[in-house]
Amino acid sequence: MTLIALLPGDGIGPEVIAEARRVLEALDLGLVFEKAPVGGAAYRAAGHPLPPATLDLARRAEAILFGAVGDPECDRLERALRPEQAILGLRKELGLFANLRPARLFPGLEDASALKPEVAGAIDMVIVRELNGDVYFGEKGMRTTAGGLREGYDLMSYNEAEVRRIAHAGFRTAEARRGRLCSVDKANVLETSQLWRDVVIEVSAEYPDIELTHMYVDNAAMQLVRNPGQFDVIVTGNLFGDILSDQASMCAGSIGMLPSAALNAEAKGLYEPIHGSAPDIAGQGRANPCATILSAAMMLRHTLDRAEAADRIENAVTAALKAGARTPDLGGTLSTAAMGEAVLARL
Ligand code: GGG
Repeated sequence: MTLIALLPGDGIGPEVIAEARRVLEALDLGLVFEKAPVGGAAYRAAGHPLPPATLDLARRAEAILFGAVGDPECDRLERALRPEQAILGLRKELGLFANLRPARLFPGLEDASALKPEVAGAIDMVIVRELNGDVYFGEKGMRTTAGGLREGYDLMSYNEAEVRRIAHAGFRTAEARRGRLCSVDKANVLETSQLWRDVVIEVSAEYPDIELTHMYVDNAAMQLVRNPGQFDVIVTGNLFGDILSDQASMCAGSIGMLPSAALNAEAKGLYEPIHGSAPDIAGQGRANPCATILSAAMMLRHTLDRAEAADRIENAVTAALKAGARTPDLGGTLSTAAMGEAVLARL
């Protein structure tokens, strides 16, 4: 028995998770699903975005399939109770430090990309985002300056061990692909980035066959639009990776297309679409389930060692898109369920 924790979360999370579950069930892989609330849904049900029972399920399960968290009705809650704390808490509690975010343009989606077709067609990269450090987890707070002004602060910090392990994840990802790693930082301004760059260079000695380059994050944002084909693997920090992968998603057609894996040292993983809860379209059946379905494929490949089943899912998504299946974010009219069916029909 292979236990999968299903954590649908908020907004469109439950809708997209339902489609990914249907696809996994159709493959008849002997997976057993157990569901638990997370995010705003969990706050409402149990008074906390990551209740002990949800964390316990996440620990017991072999892999976690996560939808999205975020709920405007929770905006005024103290930070510790906000829905987003659930995903940050899971990443920290389970040591999920390496976030793999593949961004590629599926054939036929050139018209949906924010880029010119000839530029968009070249997008095929993995952004390796660090997940356990940076401003997300540094000391933070609100204080009053001597002049009586309110001042918020979030400490950006990385220690060398944190940088070393994500650098290794970046190099290994590049080894399995086209052998090029671009480390993105802001070393001309930030101390954390200077350390980042030094450590990445140290680690590179163990990967003589990988071509390593460095890029400032502002330049990387520009290059992603100008010439995305130059990137194979990008390794970067938590905040820069969050922003660059959303940008990359629109180059690849839609944020509804990008899956992700968050892995720890034992390759246990949490799999989720990179998009959030999209409260503006929640409950309308308009969400694109492809990112979550592709996240399920990543789960099969990276944690459950079922590469063949993962290939079947990815091929089915490719075939559905090729046949013209499109949700509204891609310029089409299919509902979330109909898009799921288009994939199911091609498994
Ligand atoms: N499925 C992604 C999701 O729910 N994102 C909401 C969020 O708050 N994410 C924080 C982050 O990725 O750093």
